[in-house]
Amino acid sequence: MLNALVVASYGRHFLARDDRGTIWQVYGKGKRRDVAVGDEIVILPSGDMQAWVEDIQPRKNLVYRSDALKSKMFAANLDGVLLMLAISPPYSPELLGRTLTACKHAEVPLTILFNKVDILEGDSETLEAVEQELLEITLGEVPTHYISVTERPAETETLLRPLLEKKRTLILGQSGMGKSTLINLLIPGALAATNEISMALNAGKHTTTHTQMHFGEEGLELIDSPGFQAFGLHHLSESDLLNAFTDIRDEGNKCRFANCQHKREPDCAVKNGLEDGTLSPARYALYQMLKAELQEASQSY
Ligand SMILES: Nc1nc2c(ncn2[C@@H]2O[C@H](COP(=O)(O)OP(=O)(O)OP(=O)(O)O)[C@@H](O)[C@H]2O)c(=O)[nH]1
Ligand SMILES: [Mg+2]
Ligand SMILES: [Zn+2]
Repeated sequence: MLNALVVASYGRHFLARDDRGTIWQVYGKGKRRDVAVGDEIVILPSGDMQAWVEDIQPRKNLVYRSDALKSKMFAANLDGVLLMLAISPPYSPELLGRTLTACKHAEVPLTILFNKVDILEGDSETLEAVEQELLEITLGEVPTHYISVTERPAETETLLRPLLEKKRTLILGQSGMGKSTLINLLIPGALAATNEISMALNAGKHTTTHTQMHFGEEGLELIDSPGFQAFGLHHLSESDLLNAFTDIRDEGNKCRFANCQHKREPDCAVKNGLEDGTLSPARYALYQMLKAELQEASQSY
């Protein structure tokens, strides 16, 4: 038996690195198949660099998404999540809201990187609209940086290195936002290392269709993930959801009815808060959408 760290997930199998740096191709049975990148596991070698998952150690945290049919674990035991956005391809405010909610629920600090600002050079109107929208969704509680990985790499590196050193960070975002480009900037050779691993296992050419941890200098650990198009939150209960929206929760405590749905009830503090501008309409819309989803899901069981 060996202790190992899960460094890549291909869905059905995983790569795990033992204490001596040896990479094993790992498989799990039953519950032991629910392994995430960042998990500390115990493995039982079965020969030819292959091993079975014997045990998964308790997690500090886990970021995952889930819809009615299945859940997808992004990564575990994280120090932070970086969400990458851009104007092209266009970011989805809804996916931002969902990521924000998932990170809050998992108690993992989120940072937003709005990438490709070079595209918006000379278009301050659009940039201001983006800044405004991000502020409205995050309430200004999420550190947000405006960067250009390809056009201002040195600046990007100077900004991010101190924020990311000695930390394990999951990089999330829709496809094409620049996640892998950022990883290659901060960890030169990350791709080469990936190719090496793939070739050693005869798994063919590397693409960002799997989740993979990359190791850089100064304890930098960056987890690349495939771009997502959906972010289901079926694993949250209604009270989990409310705890991720403390602005609405706190205002809602002042409603006349304890079970106020904040829709058409009289003396609804949430509705009043929306009218006088203390609450954000974007967050209210997101909250109601997520709540309706959870109610629908619980009815179909
Ligand atoms: N203009 C501009 N293009 C960029 C910038 N950063 C990345 N790109 C380009 O955006 C494209 C997508 O970058 P990737 O790093 O592959 O995106 P990704 O988020 O890893 O995408 P998936 O792996 O599909 O999830 C590439 O052509 C990059 O060169 C930037 O700062 N400005
Ligand atoms: Mg990628
Ligand atoms: Zn109300």
